[in-house]
Amino acid sequence: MKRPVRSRKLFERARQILPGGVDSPVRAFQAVGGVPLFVRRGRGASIEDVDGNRFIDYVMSWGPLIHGHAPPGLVRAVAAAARLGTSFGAPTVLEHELGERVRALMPSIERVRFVSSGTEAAMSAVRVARAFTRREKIVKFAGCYHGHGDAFLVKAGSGATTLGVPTSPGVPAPVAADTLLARYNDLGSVETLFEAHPGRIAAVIVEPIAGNMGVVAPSDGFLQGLRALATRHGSVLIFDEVISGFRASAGGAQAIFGVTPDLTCLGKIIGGGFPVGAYGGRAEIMELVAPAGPVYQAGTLSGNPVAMTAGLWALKRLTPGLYKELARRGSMLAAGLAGAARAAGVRLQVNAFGSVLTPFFTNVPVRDYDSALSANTGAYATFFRAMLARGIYAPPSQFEAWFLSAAHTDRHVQQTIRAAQAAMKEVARET
Ligand code: KE4
Repeated sequence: MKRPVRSRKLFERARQILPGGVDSPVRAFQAVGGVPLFVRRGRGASIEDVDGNRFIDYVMSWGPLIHGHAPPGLVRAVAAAARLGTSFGAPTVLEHELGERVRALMPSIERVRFVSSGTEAAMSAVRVARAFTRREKIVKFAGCYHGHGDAFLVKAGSGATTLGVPTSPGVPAPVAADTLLARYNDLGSVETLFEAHPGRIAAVIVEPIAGNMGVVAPSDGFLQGLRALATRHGSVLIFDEVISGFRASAGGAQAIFGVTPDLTCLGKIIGGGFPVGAYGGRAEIMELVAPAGPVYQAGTLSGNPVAMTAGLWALKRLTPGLYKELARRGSMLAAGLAGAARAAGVRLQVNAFGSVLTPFFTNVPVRDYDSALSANTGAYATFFRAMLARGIYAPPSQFEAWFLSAAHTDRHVQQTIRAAQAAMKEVARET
């Protein structure tokens, strides 16, 4: 790997105008050390940085790129759309075409509203759930992340945990007080909250397959239990499927586990790499959203025709064969990482679900936020740097998911495993 000379210069300049030199905290490499690499281009499963280094990419823009970087067909489709106009602020046929495709894949979504990010989707879903139930409190799970809306920055995962600020300054105390915290995979912790706040919980919001404390799958009966509790107490069950939607399966986690949420939040893959989020669900709830109803939510670039084109392109290619291959390679990589750690005598738990996975540097099975936090972040940082030096670009945080795409081949995975075998020896030496 060539020294990141140009990235270093660009980073110094970026820090003069962008807080921390980035537009999203996890990109700054603070948890893993070194200079964040400035990317020049991406193609298929790979990215190239401004110093000419090439990497197999497992960040994949944090999940949207299930078909890989810049698939030629997608680039052609968005170029053609842009030539017709990049934004109108007026209805286009593309929006309800994509909405109908979302409903076909996730029948619980009887009505959907497009926005420009997963954060907007989650914020809006909670607002309409509060309006529908006329209640104010929400339940979230420690370690889950639902974007940076005030209500969610309480024991939040992803970058908030990575930077050691899971509860952010600047969130007004009354707002934080309305966010009740439960433990992932612990139904009792949710029942306790319902008993303590009878008739006051508007919604339970959960990542049905958690990705933001690292990957943590729901234990048997967990999601079904949440469904029963929400129904019993008249609360809205919100599945935040920004990661798992169209990723875990074409119908998301709700299709896999057979649990029907009242509302679903979507993002990432739905935009094919362009800024798209969405929230939707039961018509009687969603019909409260303006202008059909009184709950206000709006957006200049919501339903943008270029982004809708990219989303349609991406969702039209979610075939059963795609998921089979993604799952096969995901488990190949998971097994390879585990094998590399075992051979080097490094304590590792690999949580994998289809094409997402997280290697946790701990010997404790990771089932929730506390067990995720037992991971040795220093060991992860050593591993990250050793992999980078060998041409593998992993998420620069222990508390994130690795993403595979249709562009990742067996050769890519085998190359990654070979790099991991060497990297784990460095971890063993250094920790
Ligand atoms: P965005 O606002 O970043 O589009 O979506 C927020 C969001 C909501 N819900 C879930 C389950 C999410 O994972 C996210 C965003 N995910 C992070 C990665 N873990 C985005 C990466 C970043 O923050 O830079």
